[in-house]
Amino acid sequence: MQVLLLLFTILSVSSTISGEKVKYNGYSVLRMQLNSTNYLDIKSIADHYNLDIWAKNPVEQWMDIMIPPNQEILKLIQRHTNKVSIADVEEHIQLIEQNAQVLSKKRQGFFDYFPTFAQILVWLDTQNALYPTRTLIFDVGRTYQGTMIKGIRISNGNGVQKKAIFFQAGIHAREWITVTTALYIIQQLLVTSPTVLNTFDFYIVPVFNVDGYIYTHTTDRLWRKNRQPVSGSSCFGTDLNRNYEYMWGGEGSSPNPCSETYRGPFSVSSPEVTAITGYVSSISTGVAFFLDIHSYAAMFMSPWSYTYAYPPSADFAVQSRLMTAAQDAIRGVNGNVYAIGSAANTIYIASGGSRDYTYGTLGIIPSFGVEIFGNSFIAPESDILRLGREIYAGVVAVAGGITNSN
Ligand code: 0X9
Ligand code: ZN
Repeated sequence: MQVLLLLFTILSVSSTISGEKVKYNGYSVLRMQLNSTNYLDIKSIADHYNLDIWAKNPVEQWMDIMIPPNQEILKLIQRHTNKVSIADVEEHIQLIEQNAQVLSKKRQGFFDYFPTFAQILVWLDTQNALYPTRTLIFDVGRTYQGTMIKGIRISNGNGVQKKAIFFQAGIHAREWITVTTALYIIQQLLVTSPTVLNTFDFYIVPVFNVDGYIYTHTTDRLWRKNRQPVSGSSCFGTDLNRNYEYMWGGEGSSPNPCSETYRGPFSVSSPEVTAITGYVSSISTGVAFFLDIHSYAAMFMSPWSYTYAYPPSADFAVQSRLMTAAQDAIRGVNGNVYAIGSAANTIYIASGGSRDYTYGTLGIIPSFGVEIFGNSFIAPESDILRLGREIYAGVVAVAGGITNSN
């Protein structure tokens, strides 16, 4: 078995060395049906074979796991009720890419396709040129590979600096729909100038994990972590959403550098988390609302992530009211119903995540994470606008809810 797993690793690594894309032929995604007794067994199979858990929804009682072409794993996992969500991951990636190529001839606007990092930088500069008094492009800091992480500050342009609302997307490289959603939010704030801009300035970092995002375009569509090497291991990358300082190293984060949830050798070991925590914590007006944008599974979640325990009831009451506002507004757009609640109780335990830091260390009560609706990390281009619209409605509702309570 170890030999087989080693072979998979070598195959993936060798294809990256030769400059080709990593292929997922024969990999499938199974939607496991969860019940009160089978979760631990499924989880132990996933942990033992270091399987990539794509998403989990305890409310709807399912968990999506990517299964490599390995009879031993398949046999073990098939003992549990499941349905095939993606029969062949490579075909799934190819199909969406082919559709994208066909559609590319008919593309009319920026939100018709998933842009590269270079295209995003050009687009941000264009917004800055179009709205010079209302936007400011800011530097968050450099990634492991030395690229600058960029953000844009959007205001109503009256020259008065306001309390900040801070959104980050693309912490997980493969979650492309989060990046387009952040870009859509930027565009809508500029075009529609909602009244919340009289109270807040928005700071939006559309691609936080830049190195990983570039790598998903060039080499491996399913890459999640950053691209930092790990001393003593042939595996790369730290899961940035396990690398934050608050309760770093706890349950739901892995010490194994080859795991998708590798937490890094020590807390805030990645240049990316160092940069963003430095930036967020130094915003002089303070942050009124923090959101980390993920995909997929349709959830809007508050702290805590590291424990099933809930925040103090006064805080959780505020968080719950705002999550309900988000849920209602999101449902109003496409009818999608997002599950709400504390992250550990809504998705799973995960330590060293972004919103536990912004709430636990920085004291920002409206600290949330959203998992955008969907069935795969490889969302079709036709989802970009639909899902962008629902998340935009959700965040404006939350911001409005904060204004009203002041
Ligand atoms: O595992 C994660 O980091 C998130 N799910 S994802 O499928 N997008 O990877 C959920 C994280 C919940 N907790 C924190 N944000 N801390
Ligand atoms: Zn994610």
